Amino acid sequence: MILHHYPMSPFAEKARLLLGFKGLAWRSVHIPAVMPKPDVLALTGGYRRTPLLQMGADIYCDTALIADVLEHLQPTPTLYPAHQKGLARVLAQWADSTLFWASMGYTLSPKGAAALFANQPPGTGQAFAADRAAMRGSMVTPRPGDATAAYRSYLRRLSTMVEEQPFLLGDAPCIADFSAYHPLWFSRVVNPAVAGILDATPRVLAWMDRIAAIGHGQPAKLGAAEAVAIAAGAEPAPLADEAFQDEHGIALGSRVTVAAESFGQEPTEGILRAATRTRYTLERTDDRAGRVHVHFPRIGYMLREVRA
Ligand SMILES: N[C@@H](CCC(=O)N[C@@H](CS)C(=O)NCC(=O)O)C(=O)O
Repeated sequence: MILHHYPMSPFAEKARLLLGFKGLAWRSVHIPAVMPKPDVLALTGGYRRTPLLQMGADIYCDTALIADVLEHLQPTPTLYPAHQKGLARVLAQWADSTLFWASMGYTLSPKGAAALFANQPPGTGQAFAADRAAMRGSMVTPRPGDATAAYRSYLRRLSTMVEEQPFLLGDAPCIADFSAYHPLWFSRVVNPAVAGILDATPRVLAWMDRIAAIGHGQPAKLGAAEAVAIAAGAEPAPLADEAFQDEHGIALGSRVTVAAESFGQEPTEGILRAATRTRYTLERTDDRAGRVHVHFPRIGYMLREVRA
């Protein structure tokens, strides 16, 4: 199992903690935080967001799908507690989107960004800002003042959830905890100059300490070129015999693209090999990585047919 990520990425922190929670051994490939990302694109064919999970010639995009894959491989401890599966997933989706963008608007406000990039080589902050502005395109994200007000409210809401229980939905962490943790970790750990906002909610800080204690397990370092060579030397895993769910009038075997609905919409193009209730699988052949399967969740992604 290979995670492609970089240290300061919040969604990567979510994935690292998921791997730690599941007690799975993994290899760590550091990828660039901004474009260009030739080794990432050799594997995905277009998708550039962070992180990716690679298993041989299978590439899993998006932490929602990565969480499902890890749950399948290692069902205990579970990320989706019985009787609370729906609630856990809905709360996780809110945290990965609304809470995440409130935290970004606050943590990367002009003052926050200046602090974050203060010790970096000149131009790093500007290059990062330009890369992320291009990724946002026409997407509207909350402005710093609005984001900060919302973030304070969300922190109070999270605080009430851990008043009488150690984790958001009970005695054990679930997917919602991992999704809610990483945007706050970005403010507290990655950009400590702005961490003061968390002081108003000490219960949230104590909950964060409990999540951080889960750790990342024991990653072993791997080079990006070696990871691409591993894909080239492997065949995609046989697809599970899951029912084809056609919502688009696009047959299996069609040439398609899959792209994120917002933020980083670079499409991946390939042959549609599976469209289950929850995910798409595209087959593509890359000069360096060979024949790979790139997997995406349905939620948050757009499937389109490529017409000749
Ligand atoms: N829904 C995606 C979101 C991933 C995402 O937005 N990641 C950020 C980093 S935290 C990103 O891709 N930033 C640009 C980049 O790393 O190239 C997921 O759950 O994986």
